[in-house]
Amino acid sequence: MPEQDLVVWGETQFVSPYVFSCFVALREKGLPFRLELLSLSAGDHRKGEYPSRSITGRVPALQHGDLWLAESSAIEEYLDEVFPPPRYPRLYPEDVAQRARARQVQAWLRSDLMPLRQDRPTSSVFQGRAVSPLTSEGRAASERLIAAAEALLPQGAAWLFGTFGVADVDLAMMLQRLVASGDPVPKRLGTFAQDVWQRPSVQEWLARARSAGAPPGRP
Ligand SMILES: N[C@@H](CCC(=O)N[C@@H](CS)C(=O)NCC(=O)O)C(=O)O
Repeated sequence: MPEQDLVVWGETQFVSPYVFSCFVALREKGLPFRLELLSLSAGDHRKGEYPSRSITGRVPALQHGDLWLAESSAIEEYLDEVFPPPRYPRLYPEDVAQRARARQVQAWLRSDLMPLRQDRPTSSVFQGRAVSPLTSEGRAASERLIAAAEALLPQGAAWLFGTFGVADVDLAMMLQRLVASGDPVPKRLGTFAQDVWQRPSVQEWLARARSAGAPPGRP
């Protein structure tokens, strides 16, 4: 199916870490796509055909011809299979064990560390919103994040699995919740998070997020 048919459904505030992940994945793949924005505060995602098409009623969703697909990591796995190397850069490692590990990282980051997400919402990362000191729960979650990142990122490596991929984007996003607010992180993890942040795909998202200027939220 042609790449020109790709549509991504996102949200108007540009604070969703899941839309962010898909946006960066598509840009890194070099795939053209149209971004359709729903206002979650106005309940756009509960109106019209969106709930039945997306099935989850959440963003992001990908439209590719007749296919509608929600869940950010499912979207990314689909894109990597439909638009494979060598024509398109990989989002996931080639090696099966490393690919499984990348999926583990994504699944974990999407299902854990809630106190850190509450203390450091994505608006503090994408739009520089001020935050309070970490709560004790947030600090405990940040220690677990740092321990996991230390274990996952090989010493001296730029990326988690040899070449850049979506697991790097998602881990950097979580680490930026600390880095962007000046909370302490080990130097090499801070460097990793900042290196991901310098990528043109991420910079483009940040520019859009800043101009969207969302009020504080906690996705
Ligand atoms: N596991 C989903 C999470 C998607 C999600 O929670 N999206 C939020 C925005 S960050 C949403 O659509 N919230 C609206 C709602 O649940 O009503 C993914 O990875 O795509």
